[in-house]
Amino acid sequence: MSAEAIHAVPAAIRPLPVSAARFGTVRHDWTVEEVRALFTLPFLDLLLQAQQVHRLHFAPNQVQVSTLLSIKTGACPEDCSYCPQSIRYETGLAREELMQVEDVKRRAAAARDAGATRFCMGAAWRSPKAKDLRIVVEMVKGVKELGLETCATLGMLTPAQAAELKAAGLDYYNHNIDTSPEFYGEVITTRTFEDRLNTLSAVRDAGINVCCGGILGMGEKEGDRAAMLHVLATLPQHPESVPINQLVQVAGTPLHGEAALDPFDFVRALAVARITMPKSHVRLSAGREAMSDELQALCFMAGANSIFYGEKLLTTGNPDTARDQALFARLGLEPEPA
Ligand code: SAM
Ligand code: DTB
Ligand code: SF4
Repeated sequence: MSAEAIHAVPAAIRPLPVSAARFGTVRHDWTVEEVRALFTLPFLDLLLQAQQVHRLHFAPNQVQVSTLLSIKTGACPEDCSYCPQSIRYETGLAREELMQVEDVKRRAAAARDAGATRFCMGAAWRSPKAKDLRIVVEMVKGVKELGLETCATLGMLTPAQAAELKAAGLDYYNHNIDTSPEFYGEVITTRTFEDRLNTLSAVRDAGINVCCGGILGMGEKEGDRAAMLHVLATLPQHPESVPINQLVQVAGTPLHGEAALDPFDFVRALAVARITMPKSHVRLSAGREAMSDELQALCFMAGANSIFYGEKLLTTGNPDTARDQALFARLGLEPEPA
């Protein structure tokens, strides 16, 4: 960071044990106390710090735009208690087979024409079977040929599977840690936190960009949110993309009826993600449909610079494209070029 940039940070907004020389730099030695301390800052101090860190590394008014498609919906054997796709919960979701490659390509072309630069394919699997992965490989190749960045989220991967996806041209793999190591067992029992970290290492080692974040509003405490971000910010390499989801409550899932998160706490978490992982794209992910434009503007101010774009996430709603285009216009935001 330039000396000029350091001086741009007034002492009043540096109440942390972080020296000015390290402000906004990429660090992997965050202590959990430092991350917790960020959460306790006055809201406006936190937001201003986050915005200043953001401006050191990113064009301030650009937002990366991804579109999601569920390529295989429902009947998932896992027990993630937030998820409408688990076979264990009665959520009224029809079970679907893996989509055809041509249909996926058509949907990707439509997403590109609507303005997305990245196309993320999600499957409700614990992990992909060999015969299914061969089909996903064809999807990745097809989507890439359309000029889009590719992303997939297919559950746990072995190093060999990650290498296969890399060879197909996969740019990003999404696999979330979801919450803190301590709270994790309250949410999911069929795979461990360690399993998640192993998949993340396999993806990283294969040379695929990592997309990894979590969900807020599941009944976790502020300390859990700090612990989750601490895990991400102390990985050997920060995830290139950090999706922060607000729980979308779906009737029939165990987390339906959970007390809603204070929206300012959601914004705080985005700001802490921005400060602790200064060069990562922080994605304002699930939950936007229920947010006002004003709340989303605060999220961007906190350093969020990526969204899911298009009417649907995987199985639940997302703002329609007209609303997002109007929001971008109102705020003077523009899509980030791929
Ligand atoms: N089945 C794969 C897996 O879990 O690894 C990939 C798809 S899964 C739906 C991807 C992520 O979506 C989850 O890890 C979780 O973070 C997020 N997610 C799922 N249901 C959600 C909900 N109701 N609200 C917010 N985020 C959710
Ligand atoms: C992520 O972190 N959020 C996306 C994506 N990665 C795969 C999924 C959100 C799912 C929300 C619930 C649904 O639509 O089924
Ligand atoms: Fe299955 Fe993924 Fe949903 Fe968990 S989050 S139930 S693994 S689809």
